[in-house]
Amino acid sequence: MTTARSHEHTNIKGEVDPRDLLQIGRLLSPEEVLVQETARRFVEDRVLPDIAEWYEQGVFPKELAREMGALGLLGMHLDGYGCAGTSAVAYGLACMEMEAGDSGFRSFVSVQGSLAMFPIWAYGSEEQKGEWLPRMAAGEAIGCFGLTEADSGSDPSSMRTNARMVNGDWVLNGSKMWITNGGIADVAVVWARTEDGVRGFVVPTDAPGFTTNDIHQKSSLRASVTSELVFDEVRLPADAVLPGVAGMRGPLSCLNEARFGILWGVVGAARSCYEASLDYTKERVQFDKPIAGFQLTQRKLVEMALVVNKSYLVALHLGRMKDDGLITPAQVSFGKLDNVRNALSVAREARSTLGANGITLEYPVIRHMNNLESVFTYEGTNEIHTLILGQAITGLAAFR
Ligand code: TGC
Ligand code: FAD
Repeated sequence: MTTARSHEHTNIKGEVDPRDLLQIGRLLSPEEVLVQETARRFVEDRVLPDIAEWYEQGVFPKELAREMGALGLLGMHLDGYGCAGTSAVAYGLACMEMEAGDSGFRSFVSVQGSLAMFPIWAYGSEEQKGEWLPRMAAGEAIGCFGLTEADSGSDPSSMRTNARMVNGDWVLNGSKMWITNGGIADVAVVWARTEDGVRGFVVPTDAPGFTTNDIHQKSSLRASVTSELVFDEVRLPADAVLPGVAGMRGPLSCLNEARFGILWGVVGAARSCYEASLDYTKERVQFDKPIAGFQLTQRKLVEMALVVNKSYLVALHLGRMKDDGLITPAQVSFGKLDNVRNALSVAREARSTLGANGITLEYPVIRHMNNLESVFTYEGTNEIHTLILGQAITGLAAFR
């Protein structure tokens, strides 16, 4: 009886789709599938044909911002002010497809939507929202997020950038380092020390005294602009401060949003590496047979497939939790920590299966592998997320 029932419930003749082994797509709504397909088409048509060249030249094609805006990809999980107002899962799926193209594109979408638009949307005045959000959603204005400094990375609360009131204006001094989109931004959300603790400022990048220096000679995230921001007596009106938040909770709450996009995005990068490896190893013949026919290669492919599918399930579960308003920062850390390190291991494994070809930009794998080294570090390093989770499960903080 038990045997008969289990047969009824098992599709014993069914074949698996190696590109969707667990059919996770079945768990998505038609609207979510539509968002995913839209982002995937954009990547196939507008990113993949040129990405190797952009990566090699070290440029981000900022003219594509308006196309991403027209597709509703910028600030897509926010409501109103020209934003698409999608679910968190839909936002995650878009991040996954963007990063299957290149982490630089997912970074662009993360920084614009989760780090620059989100604080204005959540903590800004009506004037700040009206002035910036519609243009940012359309990709007409580009944003960046300045938290990290040269001497304050994992511990941003040690920042030195400061703002003081002088004759009714704010005067901003200091610098920020490693800022994505910095050199191409129209507006920067800058976190600075004030008499009332850390506050966020909405700073137009053409303000006198504001300069940027792009960081060169990167071997990772080359199709993305990373810059230093320098503030030398930058004078801002009193209403440049974000009125809705004070203290480190402001910037750290934005990180929850961006880390959520990352834990989805890296599934896309891992999937791209796995698929490149699968295609290559089925074609590449050594010792008179395709290398995919060797047990050692199959083990690599299977490990990659397991990781891609498990990471996707973690992302989807966390996405549903977020849509239900239940997700906690520690759960976001779970996904950021584990999905990023797993994606990196997939990229390294995939790289080995491509042999010498694996070191060229003709295939996406080494590009993803190098990009993921940045993703491993930014938005909280592997160690910081380990400590956040350590604190969550023990009740004891071990950061200091
Ligand atoms: P701590 O004393 O624990 O907290 C200070 C205040 O903040 C609150 N808080 C949070 N609120 C919301 N979400 C979170 N995740 C929060 N974490 C903490 C906390 O409740 C407290 O509030 P209140 O009201 O009681 O004052 O803070 P700490 O200074 O000990 O720091 C904790 C730690 C180490 C976890 C934090 O500093 C951290 O996450 N460090 C990592 C830094 C980081 O991730 N930087 C990312 C910079 S942006 C970036 O990398 C962009 S990459 C972009 C791209 O291209 O995709
Ligand atoms: P550090 O904090 O100096 O860490 C160095 C090492 O020490 C790491 O392994 C770390 O885990 C370890 N470590 C530190 N503290 C502890 C501890 N308590 N216990 C154990 N180990 C510890 N920042 C922004 O604000 N905006 C951006 O847009 C942005 N974009 C970025 C883009 C790129 C390409 C990169 C690479 C970085 C970007 N960052 C951005 C900065 C990023 O968030 C920081 O690099 C990151 O937070 C780590 O800081 P750090 O590089 O100073 O490393």
